Amino acid sequence: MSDTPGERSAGSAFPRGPRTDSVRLTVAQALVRFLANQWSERDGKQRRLVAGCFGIFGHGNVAGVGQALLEAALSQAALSQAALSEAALSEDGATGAADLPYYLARNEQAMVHSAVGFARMANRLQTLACTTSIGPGATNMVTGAALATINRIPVLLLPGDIFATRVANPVLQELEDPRSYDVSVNDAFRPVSRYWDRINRPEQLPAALLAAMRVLTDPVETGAVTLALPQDVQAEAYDWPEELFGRRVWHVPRPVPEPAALARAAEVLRGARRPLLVAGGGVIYAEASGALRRFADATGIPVADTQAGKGALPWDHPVAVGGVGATGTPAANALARDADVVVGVGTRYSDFTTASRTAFANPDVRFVNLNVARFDAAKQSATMLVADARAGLEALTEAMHGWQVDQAHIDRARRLVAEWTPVVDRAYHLGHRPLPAQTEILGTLNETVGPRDVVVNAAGSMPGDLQMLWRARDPKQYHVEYGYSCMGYEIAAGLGVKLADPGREVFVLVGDGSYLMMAQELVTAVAERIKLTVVLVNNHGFASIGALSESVGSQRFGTGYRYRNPATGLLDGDVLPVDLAANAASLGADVLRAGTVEEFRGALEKARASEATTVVYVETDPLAPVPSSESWWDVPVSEVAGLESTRAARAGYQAAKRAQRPYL
Ligand SMILES: Cc1ncc(C[n+]2csc(CCOP(=O)(O)OP(=O)(O)O)c2C)c(N)n1
Ligand SMILES: [Mg+2]
Repeated sequence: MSDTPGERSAGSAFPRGPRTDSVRLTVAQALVRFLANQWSERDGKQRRLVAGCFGIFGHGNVAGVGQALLEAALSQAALSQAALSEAALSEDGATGAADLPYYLARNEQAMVHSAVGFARMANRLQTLACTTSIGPGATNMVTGAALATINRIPVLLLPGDIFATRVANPVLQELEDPRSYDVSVNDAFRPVSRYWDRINRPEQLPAALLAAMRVLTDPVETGAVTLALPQDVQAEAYDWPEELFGRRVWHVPRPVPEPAALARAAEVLRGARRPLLVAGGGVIYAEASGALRRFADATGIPVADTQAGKGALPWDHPVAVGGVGATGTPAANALARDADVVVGVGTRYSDFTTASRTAFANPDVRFVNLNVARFDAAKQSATMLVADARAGLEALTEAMHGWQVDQAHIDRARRLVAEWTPVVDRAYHLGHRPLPAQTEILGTLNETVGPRDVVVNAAGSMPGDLQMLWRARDPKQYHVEYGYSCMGYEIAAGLGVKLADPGREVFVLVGDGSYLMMAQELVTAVAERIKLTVVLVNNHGFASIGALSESVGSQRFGTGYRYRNPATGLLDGDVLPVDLAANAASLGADVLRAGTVEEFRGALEKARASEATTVVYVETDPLAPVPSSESWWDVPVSEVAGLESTRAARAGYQAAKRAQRPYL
């Protein structure tokens, strides 16, 4: 079925009748041309599915994919010149040429983060491809692949691979497994990819490409898609049927709930006295905020959110109760503790959300899970409602027509939130000396950003503080990667976020630990003139793991960036003579140093007004107080230990563990 004349929908594409036209291209040229003609569609709007390609070249891709991208770039440049002179650009700016804009990254892992940032910002309706050489360039992407798959975010990975012909082997960087010449380092992508293939023959490419697009656009299956491309095959020519390169539209479905399942879910909900709804990332990817608001307004059910779901409702909506779980708010966690029915929408119930299965403590609690994936809907032994979040919420609103939760429950939720709000205000304005507290930095940023601005973060102590304290005003404002919580995601992902929505200001929050792992994409931001504001929070090491270490009796061992101290033999000496602000400046960013909260506020305003990528550098006190979530996280403590600190922590751990409901 075609949407418009001359285009085809996915599923009806590859050769049916005898070939009429064919075109001779290399495998890499065919790949690039194909990708440039793939579109996604949801709610009637079409977008380029693969909007560009990040890459780092080496011998494994420079002659194949690299050559193909160059040809595409040159023909695009020529065509846009012509099109511009004729004012003939189509509405979406596409010229119909096989364009696939190329971006040069500085690290392969980082470019997958950029692709994830982009795809998440685009609500999974668009993504980027990533091309690498063979060997280390390829395996650098494995962490990014895992991050994408765990967060259910589509990315297309194109690692180079060893010669399919094997004539020249062992090629530079080949693994050489004595058990089989068929194994390469790219097999490491298999468990972290939702679709994995190796194109050993040109004839294999069309089916693999169609499978790849199917998985990228399937909200249930999506994640990293890896097509390993042997370097000789990339350069090999083949006669491709023209129709492989036709414009193809992949319809992203919104599955509706089965009537019987809807009736079961509504029946459970109608019996609820103290329900709580948990909004996960699925609400945001499905653009279901409006449907969620209508459901919540109609029923009065309080709405808590997860890291991926924050912003599903604005923080000050009357039924919003904030983050739930290990780093949630005491308000949401009090409601979670007593809830008799938990409605999970688009959530995968990570251990942070369930507080390692202690959050939902009512012995009779039941779950109703609305999720597009049966896999997630079935969790917690729930009554399953398998559907798109928006379609499901709309159906549920109708099925619950006329029902409202007890007024006493609504009043209790409001009271809990009213108690919590001033605690956040205090944390935002602590007046901590001499160094500011991190909560003041986050609060100042929160009070400075506009409703459409985006904050990006992933690892360290900030995700927890943000989950608890951030007041989100827009579904796309809060971009915290907490599925993989990967240090180094921040700056690279910020690039992708900004590419996906250049009209928004992007504020990247990064700790000194994360910065030292992966700061180099600042150079990419500078080169591409992609403006980011990076808030670099230096507390000389791992505030997060330091605090965790102390809580498990490990005395902050090995978590500070300090000189080794000859007196103790430990890394607890003086702070190091490392100047991360100077480092950022050396990478081409503008740098503003802030010593106080007031200076920080001023620097943020300056950065916002600037067109250049700016790093705002601030030092904070890692030991400043943070409000309690009144929750728990399961990190096992040594059962036997010589250290008294560990033994004490173990006793506390055992006590807390008793509250856990291990299986359901
Ligand atoms: C790639 C990676 N390695 C290790 C970890 C474990 N880890 C989580 S937070 C953290 C420290 C982060 O330090 P920093 O960025 O300075 O943030 P802070 O904790 O000081 O806020 C570590 C090592 C991780 N999440 N990701
Ligand atoms: Mg730190």
